[in-house]
Amino acid sequence: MSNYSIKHFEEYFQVYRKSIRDPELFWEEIAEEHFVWRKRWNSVLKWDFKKPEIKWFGGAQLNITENCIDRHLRTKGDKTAIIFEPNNPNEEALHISYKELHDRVTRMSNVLKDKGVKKGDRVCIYLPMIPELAVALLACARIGAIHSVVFAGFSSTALSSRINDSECKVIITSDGSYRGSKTIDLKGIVDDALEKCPCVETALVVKRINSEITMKKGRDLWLQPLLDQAIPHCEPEIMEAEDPLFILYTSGSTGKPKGMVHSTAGYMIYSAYTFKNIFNYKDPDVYWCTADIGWITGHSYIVYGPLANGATTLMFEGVPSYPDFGRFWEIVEKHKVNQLYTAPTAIRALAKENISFIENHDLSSLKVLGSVGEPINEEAWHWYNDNVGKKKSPIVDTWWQTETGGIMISPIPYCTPTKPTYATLPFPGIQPALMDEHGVEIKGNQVDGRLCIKFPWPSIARTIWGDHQRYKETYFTAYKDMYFTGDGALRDEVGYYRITGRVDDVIIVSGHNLGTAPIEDSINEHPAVAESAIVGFPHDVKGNALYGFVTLKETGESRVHENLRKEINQIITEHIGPIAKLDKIQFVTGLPKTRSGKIMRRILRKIAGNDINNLGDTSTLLNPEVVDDIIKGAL
Ligand code: 6R9
Repeated sequence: MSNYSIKHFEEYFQVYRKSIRDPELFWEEIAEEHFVWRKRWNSVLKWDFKKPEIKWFGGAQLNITENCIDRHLRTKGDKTAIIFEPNNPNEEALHISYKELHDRVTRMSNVLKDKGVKKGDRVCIYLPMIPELAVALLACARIGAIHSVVFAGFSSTALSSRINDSECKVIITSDGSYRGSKTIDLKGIVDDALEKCPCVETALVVKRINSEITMKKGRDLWLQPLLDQAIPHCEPEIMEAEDPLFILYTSGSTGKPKGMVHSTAGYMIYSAYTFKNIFNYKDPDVYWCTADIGWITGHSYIVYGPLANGATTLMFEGVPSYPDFGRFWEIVEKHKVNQLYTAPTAIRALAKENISFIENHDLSSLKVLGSVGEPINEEAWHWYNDNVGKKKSPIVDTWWQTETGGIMISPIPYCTPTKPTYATLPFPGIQPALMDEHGVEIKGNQVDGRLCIKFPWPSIARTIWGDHQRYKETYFTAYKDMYFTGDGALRDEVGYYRITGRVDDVIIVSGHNLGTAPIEDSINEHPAVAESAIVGFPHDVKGNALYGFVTLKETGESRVHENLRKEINQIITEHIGPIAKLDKIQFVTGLPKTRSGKIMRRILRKIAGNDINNLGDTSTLLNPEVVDDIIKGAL
């Protein structure tokens, strides 16, 4: 039996049981058989959730880029590591082999070294989805610098606060970026941000859109000439297993973003192992994750996980709607994509469009479909399954977080029977627990509660940069000796998990706990509804009542809103019961979303509660303009 590649359902249970019975032996065998080390570990795991302190493979030494690049050179040097599909479909796609990747990464490593970057220094990366982005992460890892990628859609204020929080010495950016038919002045944003960042000594600038930009003397340098002069050889820095690999910021429920710190060895092992199994990757498959590398999904499942497995990973620079809504399907056909990993928000956006966009393309290469980022509603699940997977590609609904580093609960394709809206079963090594409001574990099936994890897994974030106390308070104090995820979940009669949403999205109406996700699910089944978000607002009798913000499909048909309201409540009554009926339904042009596509319920909650003077920072939203429209409609 190979623990590394799980082939059938019975084997999953065997591997899972082994991973719980003897976690140290389990992870040790995987570490030994599938990775290259410079020095072996002294102990597999040391942990204490009270402090909290977690150490995997203490004493071991390695470099993650040897695992992601060098070790593949002998057998797979000419294999494509990265396919780059540009924003403009008429620009040629690039196929970067493992040999070429080695060349690019070592050159960039030498440029960074030349600018004085040393082991442990922080480097901010603010780049669009171009090859230099993946190369920059790997170059930092090669020389032991800690990368901090900031999604290149964040504002200058968001960028400067992240740069300052971790005191980055160098920033790697570009003159600009393409986004569909538009260009974005990234360098202008960086210039604004750096006004407030005295720690940054050097800005390395990639030329992408050939725009006129200003280069500040003594600080800004074009990257390409430096890469051309650099030598394509760089000895990897020898890293300790627990040395930080990167910082990635994630927003907290309040206050400033949390810089989650990930380790080297544990993160590598877990991202690689989950990638192999959850995407059923086999040579020479072409795998495509549509996320941006600015998010954890891109770190773990565009860069590190796939490359550690010697896979071919596709990077797409553009957006699903350019030049038209057939772009995703055109890319799948063009590159014969075998695994597609995307988000419910993208699925819903594409499902709104004419089905001919899909029908015009050959999607027969697809074998596995993935979903991540938020609960996938039933209608979107079926649309994805029927139209994209043609009912023959299993959907892996993968639940995890920036903090977990890798996928935690997910089906294993061709192995775990799927169930719409269920992330199904924990991955080997993951021990979930559902907790009640008194901090007591709820055992058995057909129960729901707050989702915690009882035991460490290799890629759990080790701290919040510069604020270990906040790390402890946020994740390890609500429930004794457990990691608290902040999500609610239910466990069905066979033990499958369904994530019901953030715990703060649960609304108590007349004493009944109602998750927003199941209500939104049922509303979204109405043929006229595109998307919806439910929040609670104060109510004299019920404590809370429900407010639904709903966007409609462009069907061309004009319907009376009053009738639609009745029909929506009828559907909710049918699916959940009259208790979940909405007191107010507002039809809106769009829902406020974070850059990663999550609905910002915090803002909707304030609007619903008529607390509009206190909306907080809306500048990092993907679509700040919809907030005003919604407020106008609310009054
Ligand atoms: C990977 C990522 C984490 C939060 C998480 C949960 C939600 C992610 C989900 C899901 C239901 C899924 N979430 N995947 N909810 N089903 N398959 O998205 O990380 O950006 O840190 O968000 O996203 O609420 O707690 P991150």
